[in-house]
Amino acid sequence: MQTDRRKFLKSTAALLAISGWSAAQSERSPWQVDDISYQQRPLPYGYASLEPAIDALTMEIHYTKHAAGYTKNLSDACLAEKVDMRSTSLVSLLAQISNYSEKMRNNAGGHYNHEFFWHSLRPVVDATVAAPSGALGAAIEKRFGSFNSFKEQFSDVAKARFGSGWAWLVLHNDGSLQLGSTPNQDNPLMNTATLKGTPLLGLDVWEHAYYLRYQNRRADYIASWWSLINWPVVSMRYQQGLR
Ligand code: MN3
Repeated sequence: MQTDRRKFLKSTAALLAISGWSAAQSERSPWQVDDISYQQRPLPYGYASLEPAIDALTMEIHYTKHAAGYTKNLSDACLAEKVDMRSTSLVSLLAQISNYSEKMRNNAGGHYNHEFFWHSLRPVVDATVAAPSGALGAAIEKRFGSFNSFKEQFSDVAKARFGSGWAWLVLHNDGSLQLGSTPNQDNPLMNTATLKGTPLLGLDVWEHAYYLRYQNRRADYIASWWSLINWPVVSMRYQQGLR
C-alpha cells in the first residue's frame, strides 16, 4: 500500500505540474493543497489565467471582494462567538455549525467554499487533463454511466439550483458518490445540510461568479467551467476521502 501511495503522490505531483501549477506549488506536498484554514490563501494562478471561461475582472472582484469579505466576517464572528481559531479546525466548526449564529454559518461556509473552489480550478493548458483518470475516473463511470453523463447530471443540478448556491459532487463513507446542491453558502460538511458528505468538487452558481461575462446565461457559464477543473486535485480529495 505504501508503494501505491508513493506512486500516487508522484503521479499527482507530475499531473499538478503539467496542469499549470507553479514550480513552488508543485514542490509542495499535494496533500497540503486542501489544507483550508481561517486565512485566505493566495490564488494559485493570476486573475486572467482562467480566461476566457472566467474573465479577469470577475476573478478579481470575486476573490478580493466577495471571498475576502467572507474571510473577514468569519474572523469577526469567531471573535464575537468565542471560537478559538487555533484549536478549532474549520471542518469541525462546520460540523457543529448549528450551535452558532446565521452570520457564522454564512461566512464560515462562504470562506470554506471559495478556498475549496479556487483550488479546484487551473488554467487550461492541456486537453489530456480535461477528464478524471484513475480510481476517480472509474468510480464516476461506474456511478453515472460515463463521464459525459456525469457532466450532464452535474450541470443539471447546477442549473436547477434556484437563486444562489452551490452544486456538489460528494463522497460518502461507504465509498459512494452523490450529486446535489446547497443554498446560499451552505456546504456538505455542515451538520445542518440536506446534502452531506465529503466534498470532491463544487461549483459556485451565485450570480457574482459569472454575471459580468454571462449575465443571465448560467448554463453557458457552467458549460465553460468544465474546461477549468483541476482533476488531479479532485482525485486527491477522492483518495483522501477513501482512507
Ligand atoms: Mn462566490
